Amino acid sequence: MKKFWALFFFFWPLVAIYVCWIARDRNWWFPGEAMTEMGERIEGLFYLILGIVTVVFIGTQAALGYVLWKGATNAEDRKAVFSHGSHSLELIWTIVPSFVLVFIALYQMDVWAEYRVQTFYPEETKSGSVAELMARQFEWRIRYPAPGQKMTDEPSADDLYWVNELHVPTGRPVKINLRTQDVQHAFFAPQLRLKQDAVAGLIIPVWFEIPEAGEYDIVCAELCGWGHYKMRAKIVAESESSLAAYMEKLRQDQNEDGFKAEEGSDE
Ligand SMILES: [Cu+2]
Repeated sequence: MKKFWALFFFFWPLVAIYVCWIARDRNWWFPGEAMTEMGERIEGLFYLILGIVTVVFIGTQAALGYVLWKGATNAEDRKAVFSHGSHSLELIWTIVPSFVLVFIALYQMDVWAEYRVQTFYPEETKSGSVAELMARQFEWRIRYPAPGQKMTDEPSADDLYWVNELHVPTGRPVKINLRTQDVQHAFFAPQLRLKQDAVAGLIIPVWFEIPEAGEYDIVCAELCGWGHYKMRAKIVAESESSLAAYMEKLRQDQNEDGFKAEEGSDE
């Protein structure tokens, strides 16, 4: 029976390794390919850390399996040996992980700086944001400056608004201002591998560059209340000309008062 339990406990780490092995091809880690260059670099970091963790996991599980099996096959009459531990072993498993952590910390610094530190943001984003994304229970409110105007923190009278659909140009880095009107939310664009908390009282600049026109998901990644699950929106990336046309349509719709003079009438 002891052998059965030793094998039983050893079986589950094998299942875990198998699941991780097949996860990549089945898009369980990520919903398909990264759609931005930054996304690919974030994904590279993820797989690097996953690799390190896998090696450690296999090593520790093999050691655990060995100990379980030894214990299960011990002769009944053998006494247990009391051990105070091993000083050199403890030194090794303290020093090796600290080197690994320092390595990861240094290795990811460039990506992190470009991803989050404003002074390292691409030059093109420094002239201002293209939109404000205001999270609230349970939707994403979008505010654009009027065509030709600059984004301001305080709304202006001619700003344009929409909900749950953020239009941005393709082929150049753009910056948006992320805010929340109530509780903490998190802006998550899985295909861009981009995630940032929206924190009450802060205006957080987030940048990305989408090379290909298309629609990309936005979801809320912070449990923010009963309607969290439906806090879904999309980024529509399009050419500058079709973006301009969209903005113009938005401006017309927003200024539409419902009254139209009849065609051909003199009034
Ligand atoms: Cu939310």
